[in-house]
Amino acid sequence: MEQTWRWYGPKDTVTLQDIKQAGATGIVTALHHVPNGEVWTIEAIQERKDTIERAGLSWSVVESVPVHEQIKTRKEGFETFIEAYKTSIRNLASCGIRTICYNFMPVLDWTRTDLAYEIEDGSKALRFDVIAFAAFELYLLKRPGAEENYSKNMRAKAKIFLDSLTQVEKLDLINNIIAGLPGAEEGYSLEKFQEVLDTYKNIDTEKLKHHLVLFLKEIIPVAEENKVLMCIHPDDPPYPILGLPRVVSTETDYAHLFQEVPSINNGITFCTGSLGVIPENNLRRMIQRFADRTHFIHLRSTKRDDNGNFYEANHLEGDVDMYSIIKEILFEEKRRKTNDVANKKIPMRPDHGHQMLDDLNKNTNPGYSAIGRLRGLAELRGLEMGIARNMEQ
Ligand code: DNO
Repeated sequence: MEQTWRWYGPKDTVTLQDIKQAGATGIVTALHHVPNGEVWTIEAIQERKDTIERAGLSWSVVESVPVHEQIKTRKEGFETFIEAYKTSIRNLASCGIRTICYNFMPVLDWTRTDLAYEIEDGSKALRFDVIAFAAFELYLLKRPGAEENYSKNMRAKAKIFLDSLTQVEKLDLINNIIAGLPGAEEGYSLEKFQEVLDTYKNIDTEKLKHHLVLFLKEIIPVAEENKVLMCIHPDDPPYPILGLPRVVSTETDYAHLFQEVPSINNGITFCTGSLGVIPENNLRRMIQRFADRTHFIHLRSTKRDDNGNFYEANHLEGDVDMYSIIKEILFEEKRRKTNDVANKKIPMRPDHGHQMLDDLNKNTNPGYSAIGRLRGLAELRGLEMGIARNMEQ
């Protein structure tokens, strides 16, 4: 695997020099300053690329070129946004950047309720709590129709939880959910948020799925022409929230996308942490089945419970069987080598990390601490080497 690291650009408190010391060689980044929907110009891309290369690293993957809400809802102006998207793909390719991650989650990118969940060793992790989320949508957002999504028992639990919060904790909960976690290109106020949710009133799962396929039919030919690998990131969490449809959460969802748009350029960001939250997702089978379309990998583990809550565990703990995942990836890399297929090394990044040691006293992007990810990368790298050496025998 190519060892990469997500960097949020010049303002990231984790510097390119830090990343080099962590041992990664590739950078995963985006032009976060470009407003969602605008074209990424060749000049802006080249400038960022030069900065990365001056530090002795390479820009391996774009994460993400965001998909504008108008494209997902196919509302006014969506054609223009699709054209802009195609231009950004072409511009990235002309600068030699050919792996692009994106997602098709309605309204919110990834979502957590708690950004400082303390685990036994004193480090802090990100967590999604179903009751906290219910309290948010039932009693803080007051989303019309939200009651229907919860049993009486759940509603009562959510109320008790809400009443246990101080004013500051309530604001934190709201912000954690709607202000935009790092990498999410949109953040909302409470009023604006309901307005945006309303744009999905007549969009159910089938319709959103169709919109995604229509989008792919437009952009994948451009990706093909420019030798660009598009990698769709799964929904996080991979189940419906806020009454919104979800279309990239399961093996069946992915299979449908590839049946509709079979090009190999229509690929996956295989995110073990997101996919691992659904017990029915058999990650090993999924990676076997979609290995040739796995163009980018996020390695992270989650620990779930029976109620749908989960927190981000240490990389080699939790519910994800990292050993079998890495083994499958190495099989795929071997296949690519034997058949002389392009992209022999698949870029992976240690996804998220705990806030630990000195990170605890620093202001870090939630999930993107230096030391927590450094630990993750070190562990994953060791595991990879162990498996690879064993496969040689
Ligand atoms: C969180 C990430 C997401 C992901 C995007 C992909 O850490 O996994 O922000 O990058 O959803 O487009």
